[in-house]
Amino acid sequence: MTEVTIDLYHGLASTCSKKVRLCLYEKGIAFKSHLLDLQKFEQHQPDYLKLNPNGVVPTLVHAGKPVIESSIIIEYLDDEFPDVPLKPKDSYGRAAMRLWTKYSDEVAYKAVYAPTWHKLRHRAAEGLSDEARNDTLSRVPSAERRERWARMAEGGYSEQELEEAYDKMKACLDRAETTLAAAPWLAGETYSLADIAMIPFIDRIRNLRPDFLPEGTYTHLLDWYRRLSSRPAFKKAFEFTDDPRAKELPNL
Ligand SMILES: N[C@@H](CCC(=O)N[C@@H](CS)C(=O)NCC(=O)O)C(=O)O
Repeated sequence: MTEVTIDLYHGLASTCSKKVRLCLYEKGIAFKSHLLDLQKFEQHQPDYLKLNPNGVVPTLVHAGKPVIESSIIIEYLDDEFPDVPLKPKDSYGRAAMRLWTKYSDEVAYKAVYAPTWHKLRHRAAEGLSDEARNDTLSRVPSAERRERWARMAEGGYSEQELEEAYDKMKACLDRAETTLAAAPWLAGETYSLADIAMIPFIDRIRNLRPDFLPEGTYTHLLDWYRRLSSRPAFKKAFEFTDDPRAKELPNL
């Protein structure tokens, strides 16, 4: 492990945080962990908003400078710590990789967030008075997220909204299966940031809806999942225990 110059602000169950933890462990980069309790709104505290004005995790701080957005963070790490390279060597491979990191942000994230938040909704604003809840919500920096949190505190998503999310999950599984039928890894012949960006979402779909991935279906995708989840870095990143707070927080 390298000397610690990195701080990671992250969530235990957060898919975007798992992306970054997996990249750090694959590269053997030591970091100081700061786990935030998202359902207790710690990501909206004024000091954290100075690092990440969007009020979300993860945030990486390297040599005193914050880097935000999980897909940008993993590319930053690969640029700064190139000893274990995780980008394809050729331009076409890197283009394929970036299509997947973009897809993870724009499509896969949106497919899983409603059922994920719905599952954890009982913890949102738990134990807060109405006044404290309204005060907390007023600190959420974007109107879209404020409305999401208000809905969690009021009972979560409808059946129809969850069904729409499940359709999006199936579309993610189909797309990954098609790609993996043609090559061993998402961006081609080598394990890359494309796989790191997508595995938290495939893992989350598997966790929320195991019935979508029964044995005998999605054979290429499930083979990829098995290869990836047997890597030591996967276990460290997904069953994260390198922070005393990990014991107190829910993981999915
Ligand atoms: N595009 C951002 C999304 C970050 C994001 O939405 N993080 C979630 C956890 S996966 C979060 O912080 N949620 C808490 C909130 O919205 O208050 C990234 O990839 O870093």
